[in-house]
Amino acid sequence: MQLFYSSGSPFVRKVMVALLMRGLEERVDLLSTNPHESPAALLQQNPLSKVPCLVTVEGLPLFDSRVICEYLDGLGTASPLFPDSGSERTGALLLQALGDGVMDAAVARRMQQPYPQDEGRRHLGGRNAAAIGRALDWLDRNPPERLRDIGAVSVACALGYLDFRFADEDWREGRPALTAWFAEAEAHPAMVATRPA
Ligand SMILES: N[C@@H](CCC(=O)N[C@@H](CS)C(=O)NCC(=O)O)C(=O)O
Repeated sequence: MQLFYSSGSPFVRKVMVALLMRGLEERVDLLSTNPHESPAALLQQNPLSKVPCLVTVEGLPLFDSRVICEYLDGLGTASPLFPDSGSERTGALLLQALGDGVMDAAVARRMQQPYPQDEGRRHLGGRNAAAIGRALDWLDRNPPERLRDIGAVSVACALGYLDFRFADEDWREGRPALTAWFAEAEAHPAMVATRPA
């Protein structure tokens, strides 16, 4: 398999953590890619020009991180990251949506930072920052249990991205339960191996 990859992307990190947790990392060749330059090789596989994009051994392109991670669950024999059914599955998917939503808002903030902060950009930046704050408050009231399913993986990658790109904004302040959960989650070998530098 081939993975269109960018080292700073939290969505790519999510896929890398899934690969490691499921013991599949040896099966993937990483193709370093800048999606913002819309390279032809990526566009051939993903018209959205986004990473991560996985190309299976059969040549099937898969995106986005949700589709890729669920596909990976069908390979190998390690415990799946997506629970089969019922409230466990719904809970994991909900947490994934929240983690992915934090990443979307944080990546959007980061993308806008180099540009002049006119009224429109300040407004959008403020909305994204507020959404992130509310999501983290929700997570502090309902922290994941362990790094054991796709929801927890997504939340951990989202928090890791905030530490990486917004280190001067202390998201831990006033959120002790989420802080304690993340301290344990980021010590997981798959999180340590994928920590952005
Ligand atoms: N929903 C997507 C989001 C992927 C995404 O936003 N990737 C960013 C990098 S962090 C990207 O490729 N951006 C390129 C662009 O927007 O042109 C997923 O879960 O994979």
